[in-house]
Amino acid sequence: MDPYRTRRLNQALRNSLAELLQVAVKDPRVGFVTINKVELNRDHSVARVAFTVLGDEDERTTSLAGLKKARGYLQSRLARGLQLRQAPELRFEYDDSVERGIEMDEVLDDLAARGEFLTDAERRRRLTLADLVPPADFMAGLRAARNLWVVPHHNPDPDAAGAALALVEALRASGREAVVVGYPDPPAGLPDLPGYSDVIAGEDLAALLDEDPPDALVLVDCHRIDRCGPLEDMLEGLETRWCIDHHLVSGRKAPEPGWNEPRACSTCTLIHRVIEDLGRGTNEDPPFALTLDMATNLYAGLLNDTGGFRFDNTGPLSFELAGQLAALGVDTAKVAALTLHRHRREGFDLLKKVIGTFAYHADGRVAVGHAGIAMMEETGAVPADTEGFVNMVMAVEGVEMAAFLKETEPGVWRTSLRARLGADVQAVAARHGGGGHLQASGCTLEGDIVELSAMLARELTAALDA
Ligand SMILES: [Mn+2]
Repeated sequence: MDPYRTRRLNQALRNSLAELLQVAVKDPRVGFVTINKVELNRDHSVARVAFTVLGDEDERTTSLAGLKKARGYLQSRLARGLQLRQAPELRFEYDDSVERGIEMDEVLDDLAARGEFLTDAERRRRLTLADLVPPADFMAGLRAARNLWVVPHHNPDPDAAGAALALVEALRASGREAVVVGYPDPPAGLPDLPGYSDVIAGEDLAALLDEDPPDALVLVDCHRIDRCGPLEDMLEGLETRWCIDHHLVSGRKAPEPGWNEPRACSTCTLIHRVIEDLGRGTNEDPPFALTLDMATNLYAGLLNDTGGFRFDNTGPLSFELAGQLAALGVDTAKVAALTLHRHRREGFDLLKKVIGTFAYHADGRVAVGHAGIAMMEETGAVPADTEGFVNMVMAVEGVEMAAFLKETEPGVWRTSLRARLGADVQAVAARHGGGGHLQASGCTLEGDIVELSAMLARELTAALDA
């Protein structure tokens, strides 16, 4: 059947029906009926008539009864009026699309009020400390333990170490035994944090495990023991494990139970919430207040994980916590001087060499540099010493994108890519099987450093105007 004819007929039927109901049907029950739509089926034998009526459920029922009663009359009048060989059979249906529309608006309003349509950035702007509530099972797990080991990830940074130190002090204040587990040769700055002299590492740890094994482990700033490097084997035998972390869960292995909250800019932010909760006390546990040492350790993590409040994970929440900690008397300048952008002497000697490798491309808009194994051997530096090198070159005027390659095994280069706000290096990383964020991504490349550097220079230059 010609679809245009069907559409015209639908329209004609609707108009005629509306008119007939107004002038020809005497039944008072159909007085307030409105015909919204008529839809003929394929062979025009049936017409579905969608109507609404002013009034309530009862009104609907009586109107429908009136329409059904008038059906025969209406069909014959329509056939005559529209000169149809055979009138379609009219099937009246109450049209609730308007009501459903109103309901849908209410649902949408409700979702909007709950922040469902906000961008991630808008949501982060609204987040406050009070929104971060430690899970009840995690808190119950902590309270059930009497002797805890708190374990930062291998190659601990100030967030991992600060979180462990602050949590252990709080657990002790709540009447528990607690120990910070550490690693030999901590990075510069960490030993200056309050309480660091109590950290137990190396052989002392093995001895402690024999003498006085813990009844629970708490991993901080990581969510699986495979992030604990040389400690993994030792920790594997301890069955009660919790984690508190702000990293996205990746890989196939499940995280330990606990609290993983990627909206937090640092693990120390989450530890602050846990300490406040523990500090309220219970029938069995004494209340206590956040001390200056706890606050100092928490501030160290917050400051470093936000890159000194410069990274894009920095939001009102970061400053809310910073404000509270500073108000407790934290010496913020001292913490920054001790922990932020620190280098070991070996790392600085490596930096002197690395800076010489940086070359500019695309009129200085792209910079590419590297640290090879030979350079690290000459200076005594390790790959972890290169932390932050790529950010230094991003601070050079005119540089919009940078790549920094560090050799982890002969011919294998762990590559960090950076871009200014608004640009995108993620696509370049993804092309080589890597990933990350738009402005900070990474991938692993294999080959000759001269060729790899030239390739990255080309790809980043192409991405500049993409
Ligand atoms: Mn962290």
